[in-house]
Amino acid sequence: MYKQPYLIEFPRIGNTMEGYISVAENKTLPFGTNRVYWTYYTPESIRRGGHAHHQLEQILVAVSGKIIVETEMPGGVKERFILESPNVGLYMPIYCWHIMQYTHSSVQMCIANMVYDEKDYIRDYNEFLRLPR
Ligand code: T46
Repeated sequence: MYKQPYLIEFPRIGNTMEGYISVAENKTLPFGTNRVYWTYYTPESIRRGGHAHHQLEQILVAVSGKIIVETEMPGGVKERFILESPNVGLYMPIYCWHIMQYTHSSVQMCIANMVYDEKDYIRDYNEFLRLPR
């Protein structure tokens, strides 16, 4: 019933001599894009996230550094993803509870299907646990 999180590999154009370019375009993404935001300078001791979304789908990319993402879907399936390649993103579907931990130098870029809306957040874990399985 629910889509599951999965890793997406973006094209890597270039070579070791000149460096690389990776590209995300709506035609190759699982959703249409309406927002890009990025997170940086998060101390390693901090765990961000701790919420799920009703309508938001997004792709997280560690464009620099390393990000550990723990996910949980309604029904209890938990996964742990390590993002440390700038050409690899984590697709997160709706109702995906997620917690992120960063190396200090890491920069997380998020490509999202909708604009920011606080009403879309489920920030109460008990409310998340009550979702249909
Ligand atoms: C998510 C993870 C991966 C805005 O005003 N506009 C925005 O577009 C965003 C993303 C945040 N904010 C404000 C809302 C809060 O006052 O920035 C503050 C921090 O947001 P939050 O505590 O939700 O940050 P994270 O890092 O826990 O979560 C963010 C996204 O909010 C969330 O949708 O899935 O990154």
